[in-house]
Amino acid sequence: MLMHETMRWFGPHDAVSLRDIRQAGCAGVVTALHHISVGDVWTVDEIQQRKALIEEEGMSWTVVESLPVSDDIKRQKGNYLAHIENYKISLHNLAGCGIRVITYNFMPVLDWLRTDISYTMPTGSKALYFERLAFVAFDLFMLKRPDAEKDYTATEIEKSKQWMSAHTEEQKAKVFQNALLGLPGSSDRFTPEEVLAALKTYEDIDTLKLKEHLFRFLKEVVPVAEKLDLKMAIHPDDPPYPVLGLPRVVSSEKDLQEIVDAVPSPANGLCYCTGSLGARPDNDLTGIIERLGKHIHFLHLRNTKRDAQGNFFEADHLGGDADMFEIVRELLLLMKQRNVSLPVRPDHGHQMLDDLDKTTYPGYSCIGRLKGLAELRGLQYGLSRSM
Ligand code: DNO
Repeated sequence: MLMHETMRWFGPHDAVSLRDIRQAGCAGVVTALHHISVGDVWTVDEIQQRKALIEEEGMSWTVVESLPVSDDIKRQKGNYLAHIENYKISLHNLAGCGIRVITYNFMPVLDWLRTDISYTMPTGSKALYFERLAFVAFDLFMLKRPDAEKDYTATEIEKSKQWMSAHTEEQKAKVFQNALLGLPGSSDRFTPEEVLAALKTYEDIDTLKLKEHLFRFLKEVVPVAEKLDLKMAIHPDDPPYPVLGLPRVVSSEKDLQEIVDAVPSPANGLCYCTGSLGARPDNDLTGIIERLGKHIHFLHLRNTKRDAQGNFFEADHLGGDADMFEIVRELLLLMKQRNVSLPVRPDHGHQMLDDLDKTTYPGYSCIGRLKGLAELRGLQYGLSRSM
């Protein structure tokens, strides 16, 4: 049994078209209704329109990524009760349209974070990069988050000062812009004032509290999802540790275990993202498949290369620190055991060849992802033939 190959599509405005995705050999598409405000209901009509576009190109809408969880729900403030009810209605509508896998995350305020979205690789292609000191400098001296220095060591603070004096205004402006990029699927950037105001709303929320809020959310929505025969798949934090003073609760194997234990149900599952989990050396990527495999409903395969200073860049799909050979082998065994074909997408590709002249969402170039997918496909094919 092979994986069900998909690519992410950001909708009709995406410079990567459905036809491109079809030509990459995908049978399925991963998308979301990014134009609907977070917290509002996804209506059957809207879902059907998107589904029809995908089906016209000969593919299916396999996974929703993401049905976003509002910050009100994450903070349990404001309109959170209405948002939870809306979430349930959206689940109901999605199930009615035949969509089965729903991805979401529980990262406060920001989704993924990078300091450089066009880091030049030795080949000339461009990758996403997280440079620790640039990030510390951003936090302390550009965003000027109150009390930020408490989160860093004296050495880090000193080195980030040196980083500031060693870089030009233009380089600093680039880091500043990249760190404040909006959520995937939107081209809006946050302003520093907006970020500081949003961070302030989490002032009284620590790790324990955020976890409680996640479990409360799961207790509400998982039974609904289970009845509808849906599979919820929580996406891990990226990077997998607290940032900008915000707690993060989906970062380690222990977190994942607690999440599945909080509301035991086949509907309460995981999105196994090797790139996010792999940015932390203490996450045992193959061990997670062995121990939590039955809860995995969706696969994001990509690779990162870390160094001892806490920097990492997005490596080739078969390069980097994650042993993709072992991971794909474990996943093939898992699918055989469970008798399912799990949806997979190559995550974050490099910008290369014609990608370099196109504006696409950071990490979501066409050719770079196609390369990643083709490499994963070859690995899968070879492994499955030899197993
Ligand atoms: C980044 C993605 C994440 C992911 C969300 C899921 O490229 O993997 O943005 O879609 O966190 O909710």
